Amino acid sequence: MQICQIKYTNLMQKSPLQIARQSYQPKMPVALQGAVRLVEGEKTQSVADQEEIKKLFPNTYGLPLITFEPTTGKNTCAEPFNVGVILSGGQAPGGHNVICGLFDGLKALNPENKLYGFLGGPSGLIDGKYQELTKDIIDEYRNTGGFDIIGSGRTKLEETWQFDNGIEICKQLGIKAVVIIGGDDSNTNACVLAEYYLQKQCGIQVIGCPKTIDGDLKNEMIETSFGFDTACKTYAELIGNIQRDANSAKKYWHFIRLMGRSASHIALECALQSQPNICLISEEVEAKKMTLNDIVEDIVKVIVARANAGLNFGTVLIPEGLIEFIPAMRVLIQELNDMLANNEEFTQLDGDDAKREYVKSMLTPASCELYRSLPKGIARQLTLDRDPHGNVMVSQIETEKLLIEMVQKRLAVLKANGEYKGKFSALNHFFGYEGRCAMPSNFDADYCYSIGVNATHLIAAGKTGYMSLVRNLTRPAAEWLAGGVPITMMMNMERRNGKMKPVIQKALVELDGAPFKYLEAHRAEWASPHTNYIYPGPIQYYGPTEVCDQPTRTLLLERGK
Ligand code: FBP
Repeated sequence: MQICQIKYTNLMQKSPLQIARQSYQPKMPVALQGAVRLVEGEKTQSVADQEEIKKLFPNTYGLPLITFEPTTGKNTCAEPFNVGVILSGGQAPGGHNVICGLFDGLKALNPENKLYGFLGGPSGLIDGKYQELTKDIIDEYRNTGGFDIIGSGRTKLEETWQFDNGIEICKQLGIKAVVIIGGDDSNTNACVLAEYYLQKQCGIQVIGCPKTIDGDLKNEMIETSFGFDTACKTYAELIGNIQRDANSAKKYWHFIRLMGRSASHIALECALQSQPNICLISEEVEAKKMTLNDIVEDIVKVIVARANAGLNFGTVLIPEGLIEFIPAMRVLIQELNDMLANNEEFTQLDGDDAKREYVKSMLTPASCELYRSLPKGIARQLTLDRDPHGNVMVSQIETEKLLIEMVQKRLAVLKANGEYKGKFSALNHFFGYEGRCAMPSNFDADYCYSIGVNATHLIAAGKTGYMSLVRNLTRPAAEWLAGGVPITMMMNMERRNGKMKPVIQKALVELDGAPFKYLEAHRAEWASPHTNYIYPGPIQYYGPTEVCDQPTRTLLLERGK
């Protein structure tokens, strides 16, 4: 196996804020500020499908929870060791700080320890593309957004040959542990890899870190994934700016789709921060078995009521995964997923019309009817390639435009009937990529750095199949708790690419949870013809703690704050 080190060149020019942030020292839990003592807790079990998960993960199932407690002295490792790190999936603010924390943690254990970055995501491990991350490189990336230090990718680690390549490359580089920084799918990969390496007794540990702006990698132990805080604050700032513009010009309805894939956590958090006129929540749409027409009807009611009060403007937040939560659409998408999985015949068809005809011939009558009723553009977007994990790429489906079109049609009918006298002029927006690489908020900078340092303690303790765990996050950073949670604890069986697979259970918005309840209790007031907008303003890095260090409203409400 030919491995290849790619040399880093620094061509970056920096803004004054970037220069100032380079010397920001992330705040850390007391437990990680000095030497730690490992305390083993309860044995764990998976969230669901215990028997199947146990069978598939005989070596990593049921491991105990781990807590690191502060102790006296110094943690050192007499024998130096090397670690490889992978950034996996979509960018999320703070990824660089996880790597910086890993680097500093490793050097504190033994200055001879080395950190290698695998380039371009999991494929870097398989293809042997890496770079040693030295102090000069690390210092360039402290407290910065982005994943450009080593790049990211969505290659799924699932084949034995990939795992075996990984072993060979790690052996060549003397790597004792691989750290995978990723979302639910990437941490599922981490768990599969950890299990395989234990079965093979190759001595390579695998540790996961909870990343994703989507906020759906959370559970009993993981309070939030990193990046959610910064991304939401960035979008909320933009929404606030738009609301102020809307309230000044008083002539546009803004339909704003927000990233987040399936779960509506981002839309909900942005609504809590900015108080829009309407915020759709996919999980509620599903629970109430709403159709597209029901959703349109709800939006139209608000538009008409505001128009009656002379207000022909407003904001609508739309979670990007909405379409998948409309029950009939979900059936259609599931049929499309199964049909598209490894379908050479479909990929080889020439032109949109041929593809459309083929799709229609493969669907059940009800789904075919729905597919035909959609605007052609949206129908085509539904058949675009899935990501390597079998997910529909919802970021490419323009639901906001679909809704505008449907609302426009409905208002035209009402106008013709004399039931609507307003003026509807709508603008569409999609906020996603704008927030994924933002400079991490203090919360994310501190959280991520702690996750990285904490991972080095898990590695030094010989642990594998664990996710680096930092919690108690609504308290000041010094009071955060550190430790590890077995990844198998978060798993269940789900249908992917037409087959049942073990995967980390996604956390969707809970309709009986405090964040949604808050929205539910206030949305009529926010929709009403009064101005209830909040303009959150940009993320602040320097200043009073209540301005600079606050976690998300979601986290505060979930913790009863
Ligand atoms: P992860 O789940 O990998 O963190 O990615 C999150 C996300 O930003 C989603 O919100 C979005 O749907 C998707 O990535 C977009 O993917 P891509 O970067 O491939 O366009």
